[in-house]
Amino acid sequence: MIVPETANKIKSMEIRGAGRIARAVAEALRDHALAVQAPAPAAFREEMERAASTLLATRPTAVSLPNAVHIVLADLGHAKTTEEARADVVQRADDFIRSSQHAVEQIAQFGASHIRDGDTILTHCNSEAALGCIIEAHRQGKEIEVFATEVRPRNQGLITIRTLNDAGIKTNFIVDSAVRSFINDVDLVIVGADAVTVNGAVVNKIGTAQVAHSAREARVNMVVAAETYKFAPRTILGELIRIEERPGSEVLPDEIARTLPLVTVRNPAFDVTPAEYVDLIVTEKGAIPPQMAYVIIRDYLGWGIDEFHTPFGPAGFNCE
Ligand code: RUB
Repeated sequence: MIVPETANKIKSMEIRGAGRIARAVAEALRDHALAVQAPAPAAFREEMERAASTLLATRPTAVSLPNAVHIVLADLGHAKTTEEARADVVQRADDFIRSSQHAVEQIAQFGASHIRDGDTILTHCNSEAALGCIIEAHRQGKEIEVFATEVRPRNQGLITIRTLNDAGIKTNFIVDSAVRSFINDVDLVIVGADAVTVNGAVVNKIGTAQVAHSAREARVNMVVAAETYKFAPRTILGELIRIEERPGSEVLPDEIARTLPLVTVRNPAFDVTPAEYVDLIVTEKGAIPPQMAYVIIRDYLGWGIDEFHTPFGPAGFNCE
């Protein structure tokens, strides 16, 4: 897939979900590297950085996107020839895609062990990492039932209920505002993440913070399924995660909005759940309390203060 095509698909949400976005970006950079005609490594690097900027400008919140760009282009400056640089990008992209798929499978194994036979689980939005845990628990023979939210305004809940139905899992589909009414019927909440900050806050689909609040009030455990490349190294420097605000027309059709000149539609796509509301973050390296987010950033994203000055953020990512 070529870069502008992938960028458009991410922008229009044809490709969506933080993990899938990251893999699509790695794939686009790999294919671009294979196609670029540049005699000198400096020109090749410039071309790749231009492609990276196009991809980075698509959606601002999922930190898996800049992390994937950085992982794939980490060694761009060191190659002596264009062919060396090209081979490095291709290798890194393929490694990233493979390790990302492996991470999701590993999280499913770890996450499923937190689901007990007979549990009812609530999930919000559509997260392959969160669904992986639920489907694996079912595959292991545990009798489970799911509550899945609708996820206004883009209705990602429809994708979730189709996946659960196809997996043979009994599911209740509810509107987002019904979470508190059903939370006492739920044993465990499992959601995904678009970003995890150094202080363990979880950025995920709008409504996640309300789900977490209801879960805390009802003493229901809140588990987040997140690959290590969803952790945000630059939050160590105090950088905040930008919350994407999408067009109001996703919430209220333009023809109605036009008749209401004093009404402004606000449509933030994500919200922030503080660490105190999260019981566990399940990563492919194991399950951690959110307060240990710093350790993941240090050990698996390999941050170093000097490396924060590269164009794509911290260098030295460890992509196994
Ligand atoms: C998707 C969303 C998902 C996370 C994690 O938002 O918030 O919960 O991205 O998903 P959108 P995954 O639909 O706006 O992209 O586990 O699949 O990476």
